[in-house]
Amino acid sequence: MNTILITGATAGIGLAAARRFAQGGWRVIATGRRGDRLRALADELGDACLPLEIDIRDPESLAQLARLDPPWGDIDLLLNNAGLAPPMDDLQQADPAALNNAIDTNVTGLVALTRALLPKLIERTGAIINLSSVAATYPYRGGAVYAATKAFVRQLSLDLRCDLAGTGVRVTSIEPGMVETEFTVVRNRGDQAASDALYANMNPITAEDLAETIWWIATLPPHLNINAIELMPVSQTWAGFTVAREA
Ligand code: 8X3
Repeated sequence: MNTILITGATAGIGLAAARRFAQGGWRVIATGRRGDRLRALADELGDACLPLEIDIRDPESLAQLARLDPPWGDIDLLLNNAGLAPPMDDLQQADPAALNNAIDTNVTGLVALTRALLPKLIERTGAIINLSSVAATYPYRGGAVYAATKAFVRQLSLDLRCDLAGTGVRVTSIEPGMVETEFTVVRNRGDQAASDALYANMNPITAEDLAETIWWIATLPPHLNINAIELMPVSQTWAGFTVAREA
């Protein structure tokens, strides 16, 4: 039996992945900051789920994860899903605390957790799947710090493959476009109506779509590594260039 550790398993892609992997017969270590949601997930998934209320920015939490005893400690797949976007303000107006929160979670926490679990993943010939974004590649207004964190995640994933050469450990960067989850509610300072308006009449990617993609990557033959995979809803494409004209 395989074991996956999922960060941010309380909602969205992390929650859908927890359900998909449990359904596929895996043990699921579901981590997140909201204990009530983790308990509800554990009730739903039963013995297949170990809920752990942790903040990946806290070193003691990471040490606790690295010390887990078998069978839960036998982690085969780390799904670095936890992440958030600050509100879409231009950098010159953005709240520094919101920016730091995104950097701490998307970059610093992800690196620290990955670093803490690598010995285990090497021992198990495991895999790492990191949630990046199309924002890593395509700029858009108000996304600078978020996009930079996701470019970091993409590059970290590619470079990590070099450090892991010969270990058999696989690393993938998943780079989705518009996925309808709580992500956008958070990005819009809790405004559900703003999130609904963004996804209205455009068939966004669902959390379940991505969970299925993650499952596919995780269950490929062990000699195959998906380095990076970019997905968009068919209805999302790129904007044209912006030109600032003189009055
Ligand atoms: C966010 C991608 O396209 O919703 O990661 O801005 S998009």
